[in-house]
Amino acid sequence: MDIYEEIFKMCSEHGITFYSSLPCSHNIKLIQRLEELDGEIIGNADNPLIHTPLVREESGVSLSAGAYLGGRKTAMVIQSQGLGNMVTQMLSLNSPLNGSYRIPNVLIISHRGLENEKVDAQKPVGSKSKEILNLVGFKHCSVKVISDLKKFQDLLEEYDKGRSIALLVEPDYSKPLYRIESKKNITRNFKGNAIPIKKIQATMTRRKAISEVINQIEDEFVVSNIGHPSRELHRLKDRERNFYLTSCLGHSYTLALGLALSTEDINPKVICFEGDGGLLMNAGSLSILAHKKPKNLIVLLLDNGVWGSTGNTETYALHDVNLSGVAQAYGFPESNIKIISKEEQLAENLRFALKNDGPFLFHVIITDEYENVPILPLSVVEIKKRFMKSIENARISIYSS
Ligand SMILES: Cc1ncc(C[n+]2csc(CCOP(=O)(O)OP(=O)(O)O)c2C)c(N)n1
Ligand SMILES: [Mg+2]
Repeated sequence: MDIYEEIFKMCSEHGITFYSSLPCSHNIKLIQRLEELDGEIIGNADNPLIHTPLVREESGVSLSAGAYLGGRKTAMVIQSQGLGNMVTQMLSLNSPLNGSYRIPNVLIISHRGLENEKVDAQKPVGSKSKEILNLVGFKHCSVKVISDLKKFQDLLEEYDKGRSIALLVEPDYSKPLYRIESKKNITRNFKGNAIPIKKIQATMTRRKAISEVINQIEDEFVVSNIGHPSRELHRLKDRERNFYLTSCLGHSYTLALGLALSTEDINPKVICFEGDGGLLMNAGSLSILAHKKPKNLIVLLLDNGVWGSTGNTETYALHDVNLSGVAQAYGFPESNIKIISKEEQLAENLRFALKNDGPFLFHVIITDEYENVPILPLSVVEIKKRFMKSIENARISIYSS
Protein backbone atom coordinates (compact mmCIF):
# COMPACT_ATOMS: atom_id res chain seq x y z
CA MET A 1 0.00 0.00 0.00
CA ASP A 2 1.10 3.54 -0.82
CA ILE A 3 2.05 5.56 2.29
CA TYR A 4 -0.26 8.42 1.27
CA GLU A 5 -3.17 5.98 1.00
CA GLU A 6 -2.56 4.91 4.57
CA ILE A 7 -2.24 8.53 5.72
CA PHE A 8 -5.59 9.31 4.08
CA LYS A 9 -7.16 6.30 5.79
CA MET A 10 -5.91 7.53 9.17
CA CYS A 11 -7.16 11.07 8.51
CA SER A 12 -10.59 9.73 7.49
CA GLU A 13 -10.81 7.56 10.61
CA HIS A 14 -9.98 10.66 12.57
CA GLY A 15 -12.95 12.55 11.14
CA ILE A 16 -11.00 14.81 8.78
CA THR A 17 -13.33 15.61 5.87
CA PHE A 18 -12.08 18.93 4.51
CA TYR A 19 -8.97 18.78 2.30
CA SER A 20 -7.07 21.21 0.18
CA SER A 21 -3.99 20.57 -1.92
CA LEU A 22 -1.23 21.82 -4.16
CA PRO A 23 0.81 19.14 -5.92
CA CYS A 24 4.32 17.82 -5.56
CA SER A 25 5.36 15.05 -7.97
CA HIS A 26 5.25 12.68 -5.01
CA ASN A 27 1.73 13.27 -3.67
CA ILE A 28 -0.24 13.22 -6.93
CA LYS A 29 -1.98 9.90 -6.31
CA LEU A 30 -3.54 11.16 -3.09
CA ILE A 31 -4.57 14.45 -4.70
CA GLN A 32 -6.16 12.61 -7.61
CA ARG A 33 -8.04 10.39 -5.17
CA LEU A 34 -9.25 13.34 -3.10
CA GLU A 35 -10.55 14.96 -6.27
CA GLU A 36 -12.42 11.76 -7.17
CA LEU A 37 -13.91 11.59 -3.68
CA ASP A 38 -14.98 15.25 -3.58
CA GLY A 39 -18.63 15.28 -2.51
CA GLU A 40 -18.70 11.65 -1.34
CA ILE A 41 -19.42 10.39 2.17
CA ILE A 42 -16.44 8.39 3.41
CA GLY A 43 -17.02 5.68 6.05
CA ASN A 44 -19.20 6.91 8.90
CA ALA A 45 -18.58 10.61 8.25
CA ASP A 46 -21.49 12.98 8.91
CA ASN A 47 -20.56 15.20 5.99
CA PRO A 48 -19.34 14.66 2.44
CA LEU A 49 -15.65 15.04 1.81
CA ILE A 50 -14.66 18.40 0.36
CA HIS A 51 -11.46 18.71 -1.66
CA THR A 52 -10.29 22.08 -2.92
CA PRO A 53 -7.32 22.33 -5.27
CA LEU A 54 -5.44 25.50 -4.27
CA VAL A 55 -3.59 28.02 -6.39
CA ARG A 56 -1.30 29.09 -3.56
CA GLU A 57 -0.63 27.26 -0.33
CA GLU A 58 -1.16 30.19 2.03
CA SER A 59 -4.81 30.47 0.93
CA GLY A 60 -5.24 26.90 2.12
CA VAL A 61 -4.47 28.04 5.68
CA SER A 62 -7.34 30.56 5.76
CA LEU A 63 -9.60 28.22 3.76
CA SER A 64 -9.01 25.50 6.37
CA ALA A 65 -9.55 27.97 9.24
CA GLY A 66 -12.92 28.93 7.75
CA ALA A 67 -13.86 25.27 7.40
CA TYR A 68 -12.89 24.66 11.04
CA LEU A 69 -15.17 27.52 12.10
CA GLY A 70 -17.87 25.79 10.07
CA GLY A 71 -17.39 22.55 11.99
CA ARG A 72 -14.90 20.57 9.88
CA LYS A 73 -11.59 18.93 10.65
CA THR A 74 -9.10 19.97 7.97
CA ALA A 75 -5.92 18.78 6.28
CA MET A 76 -3.69 20.27 3.59
CA VAL A 77 -1.65 18.14 1.17
CA ILE A 78 1.34 20.18 0.00
CA GLN A 79 5.05 20.26 -0.83
CA SER A 80 7.66 21.70 1.56
CA GLN A 81 8.30 24.59 -0.90
CA GLY A 82 4.85 25.91 -0.05
CA LEU A 83 5.50 25.90 3.68
CA GLY A 84 7.64 29.04 3.62
CA ASN A 85 4.88 30.99 1.88
CA MET A 86 2.40 30.04 4.61
CA VAL A 87 4.27 31.39 7.62
CA THR A 88 2.31 34.59 8.34
CA GLN A 89 -1.04 32.82 8.01
CA MET A 90 0.07 29.91 10.21
CA LEU A 91 1.44 32.28 12.87
CA SER A 92 -1.80 34.28 12.84
CA LEU A 93 -4.39 31.53 12.53
CA ASN A 94 -2.86 28.23 13.73
CA SER A 95 0.03 28.84 16.12
CA PRO A 96 -0.30 28.63 19.90
CA LEU A 97 1.24 32.13 20.24
CA ASN A 98 -0.34 35.09 21.93
CA GLY A 99 -2.50 36.91 19.36
CA SER A 100 -3.09 33.83 17.22
CA TYR A 101 -6.60 32.39 16.75
CA ARG A 102 -5.16 28.96 17.64
CA ILE A 103 -7.22 27.15 15.02
CA PRO A 104 -5.90 23.60 14.60
CA ASN A 105 -4.92 22.34 11.18
CA VAL A 106 -3.18 19.26 9.76
CA LEU A 107 -0.40 19.51 7.16
CA ILE A 108 0.67 16.52 5.08
CA ILE A 109 3.93 17.66 3.54
CA SER A 110 5.99 16.05 0.82
CA HIS A 111 9.36 16.86 2.36
CA ARG A 112 11.73 17.67 -0.49
CA GLY A 113 15.33 18.85 -0.31
CA LEU A 114 16.66 16.05 1.87
CA GLU A 115 19.70 13.80 1.36
CA ASN A 116 18.66 12.13 -1.90
CA GLU A 117 17.19 15.24 -3.48
CA LYS A 118 18.48 15.95 -6.97
CA VAL A 119 16.89 19.38 -7.41
CA ASP A 120 19.22 21.83 -5.64
CA ALA A 121 16.62 24.56 -5.44
CA GLN A 122 14.51 22.35 -3.13
CA LYS A 123 17.23 22.39 -0.51
CA PRO A 124 16.93 25.80 1.22
CA VAL A 125 13.28 25.36 2.23
CA GLY A 126 13.58 21.58 2.67
CA SER A 127 16.48 21.94 5.10
CA LYS A 128 14.54 24.54 7.12
CA SER A 129 11.11 22.89 7.08
CA LYS A 130 11.33 21.55 10.64
CA GLU A 131 12.55 24.94 11.88
CA ILE A 132 9.63 26.62 10.13
CA LEU A 133 7.22 24.21 11.84
CA ASN A 134 8.88 24.88 15.21
CA LEU A 135 8.61 28.61 14.56
CA VAL A 136 4.86 28.41 13.90
CA GLY A 137 4.34 26.06 16.85
CA PHE A 138 3.20 22.97 14.92
CA LYS A 139 3.90 19.58 16.46
CA HIS A 140 5.47 17.47 13.74
CA CYS A 141 7.07 14.18 12.87
CA SER A 142 8.86 12.68 9.88
CA VAL A 143 7.87 9.44 8.20
CA LYS A 144 9.28 7.44 5.36
CA VAL A 145 7.56 4.07 5.39
CA ILE A 146 4.12 2.91 6.50
CA SER A 147 5.42 1.43 9.76
CA ASP A 148 6.52 4.98 10.81
CA LEU A 149 2.89 6.11 10.82
CA LYS A 150 2.39 5.17 14.49
CA LYS A 151 3.97 8.61 15.10
CA PHE A 152 1.17 10.22 13.11
CA GLN A 153 -1.42 8.49 15.31
CA ASP A 154 0.21 10.14 18.36
CA LEU A 155 0.19 13.50 16.60
CA LEU A 156 -3.51 13.17 15.79
CA GLU A 157 -4.12 12.92 19.52
CA GLU A 158 -2.31 16.25 19.97
CA TYR A 159 -4.55 17.62 17.24
CA ASP A 160 -7.59 16.56 19.27
CA LYS A 161 -6.25 18.72 22.10
CA GLY A 162 -6.33 21.72 19.76
CA ARG A 163 -2.76 21.73 18.42
CA SER A 164 -1.83 22.16 14.79
CA ILE A 165 0.24 19.28 13.48
CA ALA A 166 2.37 18.39 10.48
CA LEU A 167 3.45 15.12 8.96
CA LEU A 168 6.67 15.37 6.93
CA VAL A 169 6.68 12.57 4.37
CA GLU A 170 10.08 11.77 2.94
CA PRO A 171 9.70 10.92 -0.78
CA ASP A 172 10.71 7.50 -1.99
CA TYR A 173 12.99 8.54 -4.85
CA SER A 174 13.51 4.94 -5.91
CA LYS A 175 9.90 4.62 -7.12
CA PRO A 176 8.95 5.79 -10.62
CA LEU A 177 6.87 8.96 -10.45
CA TYR A 178 3.16 8.60 -10.99
CA ARG A 179 1.62 10.91 -13.60
CA ILE A 180 -1.94 11.53 -14.74
CA GLU A 181 -2.29 10.64 -18.39
CA SER A 182 -2.20 13.44 -20.92
CA LYS A 183 -5.54 14.52 -22.40
CA LYS A 184 -3.64 15.76 -25.47
CA ASN A 185 -5.52 18.02 -27.85
CA ILE A 186 -8.34 19.22 -25.70
CA THR A 187 -10.35 22.24 -26.71
CA ARG A 188 -10.23 25.22 -24.40
CA ASN A 189 -13.15 27.57 -23.89
CA PHE A 190 -12.47 31.20 -23.15
CA LYS A 191 -15.36 33.07 -21.67
CA GLY A 192 -16.32 36.50 -20.51
CA ASN A 193 -13.59 38.74 -21.87
CA ALA A 194 -13.10 41.22 -24.66
CA ILE A 195 -10.78 39.01 -26.70
CA PRO A 196 -12.89 37.62 -29.54
CA ILE A 197 -11.71 34.04 -29.34
CA LYS A 198 -13.92 31.46 -27.77
CA LYS A 199 -12.66 27.98 -28.51
CA ILE A 200 -9.04 27.05 -29.01
CA GLN A 201 -7.47 23.71 -29.65
CA ALA A 202 -3.93 23.13 -28.43
CA THR A 203 -1.60 21.80 -31.10
CA MET A 204 1.94 22.45 -29.85
CA THR A 205 3.71 20.69 -27.03
CA ARG A 206 5.55 22.89 -24.53
CA ARG A 207 8.83 21.75 -26.03
CA LYS A 208 7.70 22.81 -29.51
CA ALA A 209 6.65 26.26 -28.26
CA ILE A 210 9.93 26.80 -26.45
CA SER A 211 11.95 25.62 -29.45
CA GLU A 212 10.03 27.96 -31.77
CA VAL A 213 11.11 30.88 -29.56
CA ILE A 214 14.65 29.84 -28.80
CA ASN A 215 15.42 29.18 -32.49
CA GLN A 216 14.21 32.59 -33.55
CA ILE A 217 15.99 34.79 -31.03
CA GLU A 218 19.63 35.86 -30.97
CA ASP A 219 20.93 37.99 -28.09
CA GLU A 220 17.74 38.19 -26.06
CA PHE A 221 17.78 37.40 -22.36
CA VAL A 222 15.51 34.54 -21.38
CA VAL A 223 14.02 33.77 -17.98
CA SER A 224 12.37 30.38 -17.67
CA ASN A 225 10.12 28.96 -15.01
CA ILE A 226 10.54 26.13 -12.54
CA GLY A 227 10.25 22.49 -13.48
CA HIS A 228 10.10 21.02 -16.95
CA PRO A 229 10.02 24.33 -18.86
CA SER A 230 13.55 25.17 -17.63
CA ARG A 231 14.72 21.63 -18.25
CA GLU A 232 13.32 21.63 -21.78
CA LEU A 233 14.84 25.03 -22.56
CA HIS A 234 18.22 23.84 -21.30
CA ARG A 235 17.95 20.69 -23.39
CA LEU A 236 16.93 22.58 -26.52
CA LYS A 237 19.56 25.31 -26.32
CA ASP A 238 21.62 26.12 -23.29
CA ARG A 239 22.95 29.70 -23.41
CA GLU A 240 24.65 32.08 -21.00
CA ARG A 241 21.71 34.40 -21.54
CA ASN A 242 19.24 31.86 -20.16
CA PHE A 243 18.30 32.32 -16.52
CA TYR A 244 16.65 29.14 -15.26
CA LEU A 245 14.52 29.85 -12.20
CA THR A 246 14.24 26.47 -10.53
CA SER A 247 12.32 27.58 -7.44
CA CYS A 248 9.89 30.42 -6.63
CA LEU A 249 6.88 29.06 -8.50
CA GLY A 250 4.92 31.87 -10.17
CA HIS A 251 7.71 34.38 -9.92
CA SER A 252 9.59 34.01 -13.17
CA TYR A 253 7.61 36.88 -14.66
CA THR A 254 8.21 39.20 -11.71
CA LEU A 255 11.93 38.37 -11.84
CA ALA A 256 11.86 39.03 -15.59
CA LEU A 257 10.06 42.32 -14.93
CA GLY A 258 12.82 43.45 -12.55
CA LEU A 259 15.38 42.40 -15.13
CA ALA A 260 13.60 44.23 -17.95
CA LEU A 261 13.27 47.43 -15.92
CA SER A 262 16.95 47.39 -15.05
CA THR A 263 18.23 46.56 -18.54
CA GLU A 264 16.42 49.16 -20.60
CA ASP A 265 19.86 50.60 -21.41
CA ILE A 266 20.92 47.45 -23.29
CA ASN A 267 19.34 46.38 -26.50
CA PRO A 268 18.20 42.80 -26.35
CA LYS A 269 14.76 42.25 -24.97
CA VAL A 270 13.84 40.05 -22.04
CA ILE A 271 11.76 37.00 -22.85
CA CYS A 272 10.05 35.17 -20.05
CA PHE A 273 8.37 31.78 -19.90
CA GLU A 274 5.69 31.42 -17.23
CA GLY A 275 3.24 28.59 -16.56
CA ASP A 276 -0.52 28.73 -16.01
CA GLY A 277 -0.16 27.24 -12.53
CA GLY A 278 2.59 29.70 -11.69
CA LEU A 279 0.59 32.66 -12.98
CA LEU A 280 -2.49 31.61 -11.02
CA MET A 281 -0.29 31.51 -7.92
CA ASN A 282 0.97 35.05 -8.47
CA ALA A 283 -1.75 36.63 -10.60
CA GLY A 284 -1.94 39.79 -8.46
CA SER A 285 1.48 40.93 -9.63
CA LEU A 286 0.10 41.23 -13.17
CA SER A 287 -1.10 44.61 -11.93
CA ILE A 288 2.54 45.69 -11.48
CA LEU A 289 3.41 44.47 -14.96
CA ALA A 290 0.41 46.29 -16.43
CA HIS A 291 1.34 49.47 -14.56
CA LYS A 292 5.07 49.46 -15.30
CA LYS A 293 4.65 48.51 -18.99
CA PRO A 294 8.31 47.71 -19.73
CA LYS A 295 8.90 48.14 -23.47
CA ASN A 296 11.50 45.41 -23.54
CA LEU A 297 9.57 42.52 -22.00
CA ILE A 298 7.83 39.65 -23.80
CA VAL A 299 6.01 37.20 -21.54
CA LEU A 300 5.09 33.81 -22.97
CA LEU A 301 2.48 32.20 -20.84
CA LEU A 302 2.74 28.49 -21.63
CA ASP A 303 -0.75 27.36 -20.70
CA ASN A 304 -1.30 23.60 -20.68
CA GLY A 305 -4.13 23.79 -18.11
CA VAL A 306 -2.26 21.57 -15.69
CA TRP A 307 0.45 21.59 -13.06
CA GLY A 308 2.45 19.74 -15.67
CA SER A 309 5.83 19.44 -13.99
CA THR A 310 4.32 17.74 -10.97
CA GLY A 311 2.16 15.11 -12.64
CA ASN A 312 -0.64 16.86 -14.59
CA THR A 313 -3.36 17.64 -12.08
CA GLU A 314 -5.66 20.27 -13.58
CA THR A 315 -5.36 23.98 -12.85
CA TYR A 316 -8.33 26.34 -12.91
CA ALA A 317 -6.95 27.64 -16.22
CA LEU A 318 -8.32 24.50 -17.84
CA HIS A 319 -11.83 25.48 -16.89
CA ASP A 320 -13.02 29.05 -16.56
CA VAL A 321 -9.97 31.22 -16.03
CA ASN A 322 -8.62 33.02 -19.06
CA LEU A 323 -5.30 34.26 -17.74
CA SER A 324 -4.64 36.75 -20.54
CA GLY A 325 -8.14 38.10 -19.90
CA VAL A 326 -7.05 38.54 -16.28
CA ALA A 327 -3.94 40.45 -17.42
CA GLN A 328 -6.14 42.62 -19.59
CA ALA A 329 -8.46 43.34 -16.68
CA TYR A 330 -5.43 44.44 -14.68
CA GLY A 331 -4.64 46.99 -17.40
CA PHE A 332 -2.18 45.14 -19.64
CA PRO A 333 -2.45 46.77 -23.12
CA GLU A 334 -5.09 44.75 -24.96
CA SER A 335 -3.49 45.10 -28.39
CA ASN A 336 -0.29 43.50 -27.08
CA ILE A 337 -2.06 40.37 -25.86
CA LYS A 338 -2.27 37.46 -28.28
CA ILE A 339 -3.82 34.07 -27.74
CA ILE A 340 -1.76 31.64 -29.79
CA SER A 341 -2.13 27.95 -30.52
CA LYS A 342 -0.16 27.39 -33.73
CA GLU A 343 3.54 27.48 -34.48
CA GLU A 344 3.23 29.94 -37.39
CA GLN A 345 1.22 32.35 -35.22
CA LEU A 346 3.86 32.16 -32.53
CA ALA A 347 6.70 32.77 -34.98
CA GLU A 348 4.93 35.71 -36.60
CA ASN A 349 3.96 37.40 -33.36
CA LEU A 350 7.40 36.91 -31.92
CA ARG A 351 8.99 38.49 -35.00
CA PHE A 352 6.79 41.52 -34.51
CA ALA A 353 7.43 41.74 -30.76
CA LEU A 354 11.19 41.58 -31.18
CA LYS A 355 11.10 44.68 -33.40
CA ASN A 356 8.45 46.74 -31.63
CA ASP A 357 7.87 48.27 -28.22
CA GLY A 358 6.12 46.07 -25.70
CA PRO A 359 5.30 44.80 -23.24
CA PHE A 360 3.78 41.78 -24.97
CA LEU A 361 1.88 38.89 -23.49
CA PHE A 362 1.59 35.78 -25.63
CA HIS A 363 -0.89 33.37 -24.16
CA VAL A 364 0.28 30.16 -25.77
CA ILE A 365 -2.18 27.29 -25.48
CA ILE A 366 -0.16 24.08 -25.43
CA THR A 367 -0.93 20.40 -24.96
CA ASP A 368 -0.36 18.72 -21.61
CA GLU A 369 1.97 16.09 -23.04
CA TYR A 370 5.04 15.14 -21.09
CA GLU A 371 8.55 14.17 -22.00
CA ASN A 372 11.00 12.92 -19.48
CA VAL A 373 13.85 15.45 -19.44
CA PRO A 374 16.71 15.19 -16.97
CA ILE A 375 17.17 17.84 -14.29
CA LEU A 376 19.54 20.72 -14.95
CA PRO A 377 23.21 19.84 -14.64
CA LEU A 378 24.04 23.43 -13.57
CA SER A 379 24.06 24.69 -9.99
CA VAL A 380 21.87 27.71 -9.25
CA VAL A 381 24.93 29.80 -8.41
CA GLU A 382 26.50 28.88 -11.76
CA ILE A 383 23.29 29.92 -13.49
CA LYS A 384 23.40 33.29 -11.72
CA LYS A 385 27.10 33.97 -12.31
CA ARG A 386 26.98 33.06 -15.98
CA PHE A 387 23.91 35.16 -16.57
CA MET A 388 25.29 38.24 -14.81
CA LYS A 389 28.48 37.95 -16.79
CA SER A 390 26.42 37.98 -19.98
CA ILE A 391 24.66 41.16 -18.84
CA GLU A 392 28.02 42.73 -18.07
CA ASN A 393 29.33 41.76 -21.51
CA ALA A 394 26.25 43.19 -23.19
CA ARG A 395 26.88 46.51 -21.41
CA ILE A 396 30.58 46.49 -22.30
CA SER A 397 29.83 45.94 -25.97
CA ILE A 398 27.24 48.75 -26.00
CA TYR A 399 29.26 51.35 -24.12
CA SER A 400 32.55 50.59 -25.86
CA SER A 401 31.09 50.88 -29.34
C1 LIG B 1 5.29 27.13 -3.59
C2 LIG B 1 5.40 25.87 -4.39
N1 LIG B 1 4.38 24.98 -4.39
C3 LIG B 1 4.47 23.83 -5.12
C4 LIG B 1 5.59 23.56 -5.85
C5 LIG B 1 5.70 22.27 -6.69
N2 LIG B 1 5.70 22.56 -8.12
C6 LIG B 1 6.83 22.66 -8.88
S1 LIG B 1 6.56 22.90 -10.50
C7 LIG B 1 4.89 22.85 -10.26
C8 LIG B 1 3.94 22.90 -11.43
C9 LIG B 1 3.99 24.18 -12.21
O1 LIG B 1 2.90 24.23 -13.10
P1 LIG B 1 2.82 25.35 -14.22
O2 LIG B 1 3.28 26.66 -13.69
O3 LIG B 1 1.48 25.31 -14.82
O4 LIG B 1 3.93 24.86 -15.28
P2 LIG B 1 3.97 23.48 -16.12
O5 LIG B 1 4.82 22.55 -15.34
O6 LIG B 1 2.58 23.01 -16.32
O7 LIG B 1 4.61 23.87 -17.42
C10 LIG B 1 4.57 22.66 -8.89
C11 LIG B 1 3.21 22.58 -8.35
C12 LIG B 1 6.64 24.52 -5.80
N3 LIG B 1 7.76 24.34 -6.45
N4 LIG B 1 6.51 25.65 -5.08
MG1 LIG C 1 0.91 24.34 -16.58
